[in-house]
Amino acid sequence: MKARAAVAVEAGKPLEIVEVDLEGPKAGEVLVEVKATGICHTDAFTLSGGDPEGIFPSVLGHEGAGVVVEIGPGVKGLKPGDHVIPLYTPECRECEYCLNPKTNLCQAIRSTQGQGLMPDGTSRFSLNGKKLFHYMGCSTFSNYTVMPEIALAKIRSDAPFDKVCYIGCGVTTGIGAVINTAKVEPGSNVVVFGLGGIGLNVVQGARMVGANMIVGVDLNPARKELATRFGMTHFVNPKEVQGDLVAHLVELTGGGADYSFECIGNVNTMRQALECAHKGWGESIIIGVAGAGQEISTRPFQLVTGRSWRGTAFGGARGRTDVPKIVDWYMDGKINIDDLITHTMPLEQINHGFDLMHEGKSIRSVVVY
Ligand code: NAD
Ligand code: AHE
Ligand code: ZN
Repeated sequence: MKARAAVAVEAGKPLEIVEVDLEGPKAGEVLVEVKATGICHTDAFTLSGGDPEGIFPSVLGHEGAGVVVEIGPGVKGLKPGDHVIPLYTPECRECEYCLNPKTNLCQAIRSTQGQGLMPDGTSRFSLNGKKLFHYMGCSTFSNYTVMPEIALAKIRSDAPFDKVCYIGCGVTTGIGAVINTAKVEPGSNVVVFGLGGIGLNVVQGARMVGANMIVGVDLNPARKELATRFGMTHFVNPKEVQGDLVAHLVELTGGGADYSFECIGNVNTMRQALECAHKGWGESIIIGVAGAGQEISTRPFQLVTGRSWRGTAFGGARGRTDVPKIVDWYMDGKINIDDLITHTMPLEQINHGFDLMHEGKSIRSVVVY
């Protein structure tokens, strides 16, 4: 069949909107009509060429929502008409990782997913007879995509696609990092580096669990007003701090953060986030994705004296189990998604969505098909 997709032809080039060919679902696979997709910073990172796993030409996008159109042989848990959210972290419920309560990183299809391929080692997308690669197992920058059943969360049918698509990455990553990964306790002091599409959800999650102080750190002063509405109690613009930022944050929090979150993808701010954590017990969670070849560093003494450095993917969430619940939270008014979706656009304007992100003018842009 034909699909309309934004193709990443090569690193550093704008996406090209073209008609592509899409093969139907094979065993264990599902054809999904994508109704909406968010644009996450990770898409921009891959398009920039900074991701060592980035493959071109490919169909990017991993923050979608849509409807099942057709199922392949052996698919048991989904049927045409079901509403779904694609999962870049699947949940097979059988692998060693799924059976270990300490992780959400299902490995059932990780190796082929990282190669831009379906689990059988082939691609469903092509353009003029030449293979196009999948991306993060999702490829939501196409109005139709094929996904393994284990990488689709079935959601309620009354949830609006143009809002809940954001649960496919940003919302779950931010809120999940607080609840699942850090397990922030009520009364904690929290510092959030980066108040974009992820960081604002960390702020929202920290408020939900009853954090005391929620300090937001961002170079963009325009982030202050929105973050305050989401629960931030103190805003710090590093450009306005006299002297050392870490010392300032330690003083502001009365000794350091109980939990800090890095939501930028910058190895310097990752170090600052670790070092502003409280001596003896502070935990710093890396969410941001750093560029190819970059490494983090700190004095080992920072860890010897009781700080912990951790990381999280997809907020520690098990998608098929947790995503439908987060959709319920949204539908019940427990979390705010609407105010974070600052722009919606047709697929033809997707490159404008990337521009808005780079210019710091959007939180989330959503493409509606
Ligand atoms: P975004 O562009 O919406 O937000 C980034 C924010 O950081 C912006 O507000 C920007 O002004 C701020 N910023 C940039 N440099 C800064 C600096 N030096 N000091 C302070 N603030 C600075 O991006 P996003 O969509 O929120 O994604 C954030 C990061 O999280 C990216 O690296 C993305 O790839 C990553 N991510 C990781 C996961 C995961 O599962 N681990 C999931 C989604 C996104
Ligand atoms: N491929 C990159 C790393 C990219 C990365 O860390 N991806 C996150 C999701 S970001 C969503 O916006 C993730 O889930 N990682 C776990 C995994 O298994 O991919 C690199 O550096 O190679
Ligand atoms: Zn993402």
